Amino acid sequence: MDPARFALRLFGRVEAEHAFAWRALQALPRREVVADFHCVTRFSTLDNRWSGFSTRDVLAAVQPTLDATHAMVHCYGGYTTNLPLEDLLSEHALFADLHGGEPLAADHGGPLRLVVPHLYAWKSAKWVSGVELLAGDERGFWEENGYHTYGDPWAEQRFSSQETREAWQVRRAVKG
Ligand SMILES: Nc1nc2c(c(=O)[nH]1)N[C@H]1C(S)=C(S)[C@@H](COP(=O)(O)O)O[C@H]1N2
Ligand SMILES: [Mo]
Repeated sequence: MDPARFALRLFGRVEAEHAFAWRALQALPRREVVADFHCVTRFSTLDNRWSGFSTRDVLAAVQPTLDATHAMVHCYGGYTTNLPLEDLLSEHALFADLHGGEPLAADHGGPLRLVVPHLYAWKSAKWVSGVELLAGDERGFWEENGYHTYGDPWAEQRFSSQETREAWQVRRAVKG
């Protein structure tokens, strides 16, 4: 993708939309994160060294409306993935443009991908084009097609079929 045509658009439940051109993004402070990657279907790739821009610094360009609770990440090519705003804004979440010190290869999401180390890798959207803030959870591409809406690898939240069971476990815990 030609950086001259790149834009990262922040829209949805925000007071005023904002779009980062490539150069504006590069003006943000740079952050590094070393993080494992947990794919549902493949072995994890360990010790990835990512460099890019903190999701907090990027999202600071917009004021979410009071009802904003979740985000849908949009990608060039049409892929989408959803996550709670709190998770998108977690300390180690990054919009990465470098991997191992090199510009991120197109195969791996270049020029820019999201890296959310604490969730399954399908949440780490490649070729990111925008973040849409939402007033509630909505399902992205894999989440519509059988994957868990949240995707905690430590709880092995792989499939949407687990969500019903989890909801019942919560109900049982609440009722005692
Ligand atoms: N835009 C986009 N992002 C995506 C995907 C995709 O198909 N399209 N696949 C996801 C899945 S399932 C995984 S495991 C990781 C793979 O990242 P990698 O190709 O850098 O190993 O990207 C995630 N991000
Ligand atoms: Mo994956």
